Amino acid sequence: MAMEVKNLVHSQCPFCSVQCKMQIEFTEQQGAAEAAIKVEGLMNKASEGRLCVKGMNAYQHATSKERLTQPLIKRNGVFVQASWEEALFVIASQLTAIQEEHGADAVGVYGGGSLTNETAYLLGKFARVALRTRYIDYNGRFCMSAAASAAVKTFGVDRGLTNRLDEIPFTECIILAGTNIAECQPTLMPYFTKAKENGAAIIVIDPRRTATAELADLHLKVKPGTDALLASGLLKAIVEEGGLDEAFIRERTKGIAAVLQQLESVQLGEVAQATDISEKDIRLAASLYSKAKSGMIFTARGVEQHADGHIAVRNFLNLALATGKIGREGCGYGAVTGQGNGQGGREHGQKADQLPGYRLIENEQDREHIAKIWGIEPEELPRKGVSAYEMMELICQRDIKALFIMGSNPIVSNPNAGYVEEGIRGLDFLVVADMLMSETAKLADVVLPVTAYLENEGTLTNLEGRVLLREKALPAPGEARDDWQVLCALAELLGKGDKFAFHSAESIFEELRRASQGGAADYYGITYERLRKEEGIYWPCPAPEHPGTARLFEESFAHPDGRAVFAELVMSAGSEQTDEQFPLILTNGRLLPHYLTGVQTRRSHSLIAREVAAVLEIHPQTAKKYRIADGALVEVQSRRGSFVVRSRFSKAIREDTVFAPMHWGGVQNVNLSTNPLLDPNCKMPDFKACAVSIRAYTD
Ligand SMILES: Nc1nc2c(c(=O)[nH]1)N[C@H]1C(S)=C(S)[C@@H](COP(=O)(O)OP(=O)(O)OC[C@H]3O[C@@H](n4cnc5c(=O)[nH]c(N)nc54)[C@H](O)[C@@H]3O)O[C@H]1N2
Ligand SMILES: Nc1nc2c(c(=O)[nH]1)N[C@H]1C(S)=C(S)[C@@H](COP(=O)(O)OP(=O)(O)OC[C@H]3O[C@@H](n4cnc5c(=O)[nH]c(N)nc54)[C@H](O)[C@@H]3O)O[C@H]1N2
Ligand code: SF4
Ligand SMILES: [Mo]
Repeated sequence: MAMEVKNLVHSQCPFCSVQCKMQIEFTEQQGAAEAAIKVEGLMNKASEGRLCVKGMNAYQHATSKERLTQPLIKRNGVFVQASWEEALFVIASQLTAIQEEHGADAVGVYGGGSLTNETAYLLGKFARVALRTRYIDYNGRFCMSAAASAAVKTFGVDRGLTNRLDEIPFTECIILAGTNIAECQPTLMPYFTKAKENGAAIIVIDPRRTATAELADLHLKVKPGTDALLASGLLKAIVEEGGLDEAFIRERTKGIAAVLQQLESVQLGEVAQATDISEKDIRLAASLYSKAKSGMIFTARGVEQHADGHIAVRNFLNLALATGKIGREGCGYGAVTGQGNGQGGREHGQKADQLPGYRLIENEQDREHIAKIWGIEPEELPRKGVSAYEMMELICQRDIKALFIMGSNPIVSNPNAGYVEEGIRGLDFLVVADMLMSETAKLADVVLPVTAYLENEGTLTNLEGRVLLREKALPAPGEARDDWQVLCALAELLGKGDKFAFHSAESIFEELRRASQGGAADYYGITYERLRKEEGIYWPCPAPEHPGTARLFEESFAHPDGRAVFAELVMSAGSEQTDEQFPLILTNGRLLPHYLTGVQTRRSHSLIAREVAAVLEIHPQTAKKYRIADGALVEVQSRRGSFVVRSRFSKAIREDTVFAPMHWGGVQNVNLSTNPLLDPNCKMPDFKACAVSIRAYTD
């Protein structure tokens, strides 16, 4: 019998925020070219042992032959392999030269929500301490910034889910606004199907009848970009039917008086017209939610990725406050976080205005606390920088001359991508640390190969706010290094080695614990040892003997006076208006088998086989009007640029709207068209609604 060697490893899916646990069995058969691989879900509190198709196939990109295994330096336009020593030396000397000539702020740092807590923390420290630049931001700006800023204003703190997932099946009413759980967090669907079986009323707000909307008792097929107004209309209807929880409002909130006054000028007829949801349905949704004894509201990018995303979320939070549906069993809010570490990645200092533990870089006490831990003077800490897209603008204006990217593919994922690519091409120096050759990495001067999820250790905080430890399962391929090792080695060359003397991810976590101590996202009580024993711990966890906080706001909200704050109704200008030249609304989002810009999932043969290229979902009536056949190439043009994809007829989408996925670059990139108009509150771009024209593509 042929010799068989089995290697069984435990890991965690690298993709979405559920962070499903898995086991992977590699069986090497003597004489076989490749190991046979078997993947199974592992029992844990969030996914309960389930995996979706992405998780099942996540080993494919990680074990692909396309992995970067050696540093690359571009010489005369061509990448040549280099040693780490040489690559790091080139980076350190180029960055130093640029900073000496143009100042510390001439270098920018751009991170991502896939990075572990340890790397995200260290990247923030690297920018502020080793490079001394104010310019650092990350891809989560395009993801969680609207929900995060809204929760901070309303509740005083931002943690994706205020409640445990296992409360969902027992709540009586669920509002899913702009969230397509069935395709984006598939392993969570059973929580919602169970709720339905238990009799919950489910309301889905989405311009498309998605697989998630199939679950709905009431599907509000909203006109894109009008959610803020719709939520105000729902509040008006709740007030009119006497659905306010007066006692809760009195004891636990402030600011309702101004809202009630403003509501007087909100006419449901007008709301119905603007949102394209009938007054009857608005009243029905309002009544289902307000009359239910318990209820939960979830929002995701459909509501948030707009120039009024912050206000839209706050208006939904108003509903929870007005009806007292928060802070008790089955009552709460969830901003359905996106990336694997989309939660932890937004807590520990990758954001332009932020220091670890949700501390603020413009707050003097916060500066003092962190400076002490980092062994520097508070004055040495730079001040706040600008948001991700604004960094791109500074790059285009050549104020930022060099960029260090870790964990993002910005020329595909930024709005107005044509402009962004032009800027990035014009940089004096670009470094990309990635495990695969992304579209952005191709433009780099130096590419650094890093380890993938199977090969490194670290913590990630899932959408529940539960900190999880992902252990190392496989050795690094070739010369790939862990992200944190790259940062430490570079800091050393930049003369700051003493501040980056870490020998393991755990040693970084030990510093992170102290840095976050007393902050809103307090990890002080969490250790690797505890995580190994307890499977996962919800923050805030301020002390080693503290059990962690599964449900937030039971007694009080996180503002100093303990009260939640109603948002005043701001009548926003809305998204870009359609006109004769650009008569349709373009929205965009995800398909089940692909992940973000597709760098990873397009390299998985099983996943790419499910969706080989981008598409334009279009209603057959609309297609007929523009003489577009099913499956034909279509050029979608906006005021900024155009992309070309095949049409896919779907009666599930509104007739005035077309939808494209975001998983492809090049000519298929939807972001060549999207609008970089930023929400003034959080700098989220107006991704989800812009005006376009379409035509059959002929040449
Ligand atoms: N398969 C898959 N799963 C993923 C990801 C992935 O790339 N692929 N990415 C992960 C990440 S980082 C994120 S952020 C999440 C995103 O998760 P979601 O936000 O759920 O995903 P999207 O598809 O971007 O948008 C959700 C829905 O919003 C709808 N929508 C569009 N415009 C509007 C609008 O104006 N109003 C309303 N109410 N709805 C609108 C879309 O039709 C879509 O069905 O998913 C995570 N999970
Ligand atoms: N039109 C439109 N645009 C959007 C969105 C939308 O809905 N519509 N959504 C936005 C959202 S929500 C998001 S989150 C962004 C995401 O956009 P991006 O930041 O571009 O996300 P990814 O495609 O995940 O790119 C991550 C890159 O990092 C690499 N990577 C993965 N893990 C690691 C790691 O541990 N270390 C390092 N060094 N590299 C790693 C991957 O190989 C990949 O090349 O896109 C935004 N852009
Ligand atoms: S993509 Fe999300 S739901 Fe699917 S297996 Fe991975 S973590 Fe779980
Ligand atoms: Mo995201």
